[in-house]
Amino acid sequence: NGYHVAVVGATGAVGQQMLRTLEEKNFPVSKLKVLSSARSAGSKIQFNGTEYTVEEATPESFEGVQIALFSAGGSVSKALAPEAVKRGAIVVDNTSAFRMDETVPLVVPEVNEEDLKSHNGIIANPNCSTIQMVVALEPIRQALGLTKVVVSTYQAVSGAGQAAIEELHRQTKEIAEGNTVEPSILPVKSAEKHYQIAYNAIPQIDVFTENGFTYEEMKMINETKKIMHMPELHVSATCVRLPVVTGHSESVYIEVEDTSKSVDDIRVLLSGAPGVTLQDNPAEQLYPMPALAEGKPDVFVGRIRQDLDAPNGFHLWVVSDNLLKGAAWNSVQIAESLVKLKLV
Ligand code: 11C
Repeated sequence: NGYHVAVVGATGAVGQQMLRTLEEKNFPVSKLKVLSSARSAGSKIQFNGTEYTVEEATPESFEGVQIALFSAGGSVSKALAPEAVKRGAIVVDNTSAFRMDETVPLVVPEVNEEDLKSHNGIIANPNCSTIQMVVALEPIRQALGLTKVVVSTYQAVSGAGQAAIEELHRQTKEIAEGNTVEPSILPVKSAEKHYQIAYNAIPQIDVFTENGFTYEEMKMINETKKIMHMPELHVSATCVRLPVVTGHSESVYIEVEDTSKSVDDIRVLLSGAPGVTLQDNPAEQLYPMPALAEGKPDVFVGRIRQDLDAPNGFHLWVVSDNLLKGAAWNSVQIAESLVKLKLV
């Protein structure tokens, strides 16, 4: 007993974490298919002590598959997710291909698990920087109401994939040895110009949209409103890439409806919240950091302060492993919720 599961993009930074997470969470896998582009087909992957050969993903790959976790880029999802659904699979898609499609639920189980019930075969996993923010904000929204969110991110290179991780390591070593570097991946591979990420901060993640915000920033804005069912929520974002391998950090300013609450009230709300670990004690220099969050499934919150001018304004520092809660763990959690809700 268990489910026939396919992982698409199995050799990528997120795909590998999906396989590790399925193992660690003991997800009931009765049969596994590890799929990728033709380029990575043939490589070997270990899962639960068995060696699997990565196969090229084609429409026929999904015959008999019940749950397909996709993380091989938007174009692969657009081409193959409908083919998987046609063959009876439920797709959990970690790309941006279907996120804003009105017929596709965009789900973070701690926030809107119920939305899974309206699925039509495809469920979208939100962008990593959105996921960790909404997990931290939902308990506050439920208790105090939420009117405004202004976020600045400090994002790790693993969000841009394996090649970006390698670029950071290579540049760090080369520059330390006094050599010059030729950046070719960041801020975004398709861009005209590339910049050094080692010893730097790049205020561009993904390409720019017409309004001056980047796609990453617009994802945070639009996805937050959709997940929270709050089209009227004021959200703005500035997304920055740092020379950190794994773990996105976010400085989040919020305004709530209730004007009578204190930092301690926010701490109480977050200390028992699902998926959240509170790390907030300035006297002990306790606050979240990506190096400590790496490898852990939770969203860590600290540095909670009341705004000095707005009685309904609060500042938070939110950190999580972008490959886990931001991607693989949220996808596996969605699969667990589908099982729990008898939707698969
Ligand atoms: C990054 N947030 O850190 C991006 C990666 O839409 O799933 C995730 C892109 C996405 O570069």
